[in-house]
Amino acid sequence: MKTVYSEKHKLRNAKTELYGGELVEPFERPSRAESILQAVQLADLGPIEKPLEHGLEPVLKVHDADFVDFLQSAWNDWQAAGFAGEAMATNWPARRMQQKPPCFIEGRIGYYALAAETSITAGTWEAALASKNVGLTAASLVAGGEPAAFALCRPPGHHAARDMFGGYCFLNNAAISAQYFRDMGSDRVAVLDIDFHHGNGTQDIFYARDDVLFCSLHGDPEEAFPNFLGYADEKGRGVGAGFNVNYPLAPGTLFGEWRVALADALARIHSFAPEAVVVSLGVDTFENDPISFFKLKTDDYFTTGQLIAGVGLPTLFVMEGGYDIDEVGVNTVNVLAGFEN
Ligand code: SP5
Ligand code: ZN
Repeated sequence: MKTVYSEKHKLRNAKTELYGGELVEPFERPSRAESILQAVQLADLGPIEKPLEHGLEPVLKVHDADFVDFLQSAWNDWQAAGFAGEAMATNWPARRMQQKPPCFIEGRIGYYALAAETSITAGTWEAALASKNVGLTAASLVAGGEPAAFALCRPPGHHAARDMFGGYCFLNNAAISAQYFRDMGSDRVAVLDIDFHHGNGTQDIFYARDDVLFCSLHGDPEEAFPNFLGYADEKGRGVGAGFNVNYPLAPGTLFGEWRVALADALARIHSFAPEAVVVSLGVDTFENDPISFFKLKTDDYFTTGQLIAGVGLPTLFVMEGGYDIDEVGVNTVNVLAGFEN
């Protein structure tokens, strides 16, 4: 299959992540994409293409305009305020407070942030734009008849909600691409999220809709980020009731248990009969991932790809997380190679 990749991901190069009360080098760093690109080349997966510009219109179908405006100017506003460090939220519209964005950047960033670990820096917006173009360009290949494509997106997207960034995500590449399939004529689209973390942003965007089925396997939010969404009782709202399926799984989950949940999700996707599947592909389920607690092994990713191929639907793979820099490439490409096997 073809891979779509943009060098502009390198513009997302934050120096700080708030982790365990310290400012550390971000887990979500440029070398992740380099490792994945290298593995794609080494495995001879197929041609690597640059993204085409798709503009903001497909973004504004799933994100609020005021949120997009915020992201666009956040770094300039932060600098104009005279702050010395990277832009990060320190206060939020918490319980019983007013849910409205104030004028000053320090409050605005708190309004639009769902987590404090993700700093906004010079180049973040440009990289996020390139990342959604990667997703959309790969989606257009699949919409045009290719059986599958790989969007090597960075920064990732599945935590980004209609009007919130965080969890290393700014624009929801998978949701933007799923909506694009709808607009290109697919009546139904499924999103299968196999990143270790719950895809709270994608769930948020499609929660009240019956045309996009969302299934997510992830670390139980009782124990894992994003902590406040991803429970099994979240099944959709209104006409969307029954079209959101969460599989929260316990610390130490092995492939043997994980694949039972995957099989259930794939069976639901099969009965939904979508015209396209978007896979939010995170490999932070790996046993050596530094911030996660599942125990998948390198070979398990190949099997995962084979199982996903079993539903026999046009499939767009969208890169999400995976933080073991040495293995992130091999694990990712194993899913893609397994799919083609
Ligand atoms: C796209 C994606 O994978 N985003 C993940 C964002 C997670 N950020 C918060 C990390 C907090 C990790 N806590 C780990 C405790 C380890 N013992
Ligand atoms: Zn993740």
